[in-house]
Amino acid sequence: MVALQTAAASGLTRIGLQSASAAEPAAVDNAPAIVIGSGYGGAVAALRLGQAGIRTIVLEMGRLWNTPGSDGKVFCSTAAPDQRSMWFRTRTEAPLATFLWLDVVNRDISLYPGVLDRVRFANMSVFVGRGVGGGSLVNGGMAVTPLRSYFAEQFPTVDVNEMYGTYFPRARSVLGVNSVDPAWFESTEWYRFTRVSRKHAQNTGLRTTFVPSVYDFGHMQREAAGTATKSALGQEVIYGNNHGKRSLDKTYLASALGTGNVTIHTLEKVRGIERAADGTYVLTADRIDATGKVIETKQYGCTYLFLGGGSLGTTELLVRARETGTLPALDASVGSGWGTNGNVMLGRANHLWDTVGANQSTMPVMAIDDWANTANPVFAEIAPLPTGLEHWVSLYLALTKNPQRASFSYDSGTGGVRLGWTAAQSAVSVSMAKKLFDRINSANSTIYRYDLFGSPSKIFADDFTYHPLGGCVLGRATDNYGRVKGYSKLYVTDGSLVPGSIGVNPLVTITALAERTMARVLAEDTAP
Ligand code: FAE
Repeated sequence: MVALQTAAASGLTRIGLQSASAAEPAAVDNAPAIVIGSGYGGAVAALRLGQAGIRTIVLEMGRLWNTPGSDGKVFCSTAAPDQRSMWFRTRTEAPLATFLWLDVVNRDISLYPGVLDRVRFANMSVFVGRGVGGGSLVNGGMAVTPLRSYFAEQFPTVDVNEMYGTYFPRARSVLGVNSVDPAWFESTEWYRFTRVSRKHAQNTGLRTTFVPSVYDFGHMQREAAGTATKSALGQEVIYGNNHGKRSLDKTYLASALGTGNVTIHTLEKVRGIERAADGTYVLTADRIDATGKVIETKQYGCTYLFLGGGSLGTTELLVRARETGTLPALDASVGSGWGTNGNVMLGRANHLWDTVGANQSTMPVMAIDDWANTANPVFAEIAPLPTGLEHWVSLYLALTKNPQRASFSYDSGTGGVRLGWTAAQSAVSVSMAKKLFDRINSANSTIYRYDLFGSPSKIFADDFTYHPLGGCVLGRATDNYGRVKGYSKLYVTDGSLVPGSIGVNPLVTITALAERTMARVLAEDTAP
């Protein structure tokens, strides 16, 4: 793998330094291949195209996160968020709204292309990462391979043996997936919160399982020993990690740039896709400055177009293209099959003797696995709440097998999309999470926390998701390999292929599916 320094030497530092000004006419910048977005799906496409010797431009609406701010750090922590935290907001919008009902979590900030976005629809808001690396910059790093039987249920047309024999291992290897040392886990103060939740699960007769991660546990142990700068142990996660996290800019994207065939343009948001008479694709992209002002509108042309804007980004682009007539032959299923991966967040209040510890690692390493319970399948991560103080809270992100799906529709007034997700659909996830955690509370004589999610005494945070999935589902909006129906040389490689649920955290699945798509496309579609 190419080290980041090497990648920087081969192009990373040039990112975003295009010289055109608003006064200049829009010129068409051509490349054989263009990738929209630099999250997991986009990064896999970029690396494999670059390795195949195909000159590729990646267009990313967020910034490159490699320049320290005045505090000497690239990213800010959850404890002291500043403008770097959120995508053009005047106040942070963290998932936990309050603590002891007090508005102490969020802070006023100034407008800036920060790293975490919360995209709000009528009944659901969606957290996504913005920047070179997409969601890998802000996520919890849990790198879980889905249960084979559930993967087969969700992707009945995909060769499961090939996925588990080739593409999942390939994805895990390039992502740098590793696991916490069990002996260290049992002894360190930083995972006391996890051990307490494990005990309560065991008291209920429930199974727990370790979950692997893309966070470097060697680095984390050095953080604990005081020989490395604290990141996971320094309250860094949803606004970025300054150390330890193997985000995509250090893995897939560094290697992509190392091929010498890939260039990444930052702060450029694609808003239109059309097809020229010769079959090539023409993109319109707005380049913004640090205040969000559009300083240039650019045009790009390419033969092969890969969509890696994530479930929201890719689906919005395709729904708009179909409804405004620039790609009218797109399938009617584009925009549908969207789900939240059944996400619900909740907290439990522990007894005074069950201290969870003032020191908590931000990287979860364990989950309560009750997916095999066919009456109520739930996989619940044991999540940290690192405040630096003892608070007796056990926090969880429950992934429930909620079968509800929603569709996006085009809003001609704004040019954006609406999401048809309803509160009743979220209630299905809540009911499943509640069934599991009522059992845990009953077995341990504990209660829920009522003070964490705002609006008087909300127990279950069912109004946001970290796992937007679907919108351009594999085998429906695309063929069995992500080729978009109705158009040749147009591909989806991101989370919009996953039909609304995968039962575990999705980054490994998205990466492995993208690897599968790229192997097939490069073998069959790009031959001269
Ligand atoms: P994604 O990573 O979202 O990348 C899309 C990229 O495209 C972004 O960089 C966008 O800025 C960019 N983009 C979008 N539209 C445009 C456009 N029009 N023009 C130019 N650029 C555009 O997509 N998953 C796990 O497996 N484990 C975890 O522990 C975990 N924790 C999470 C914690 C948080 C706070 C969040 C927000 C997510 C978490 N996830 C986790 C979810 C995971 O990060 C997510 O499923 C993947 O990042 C999705 O990958 P995609 O390639 O689909």
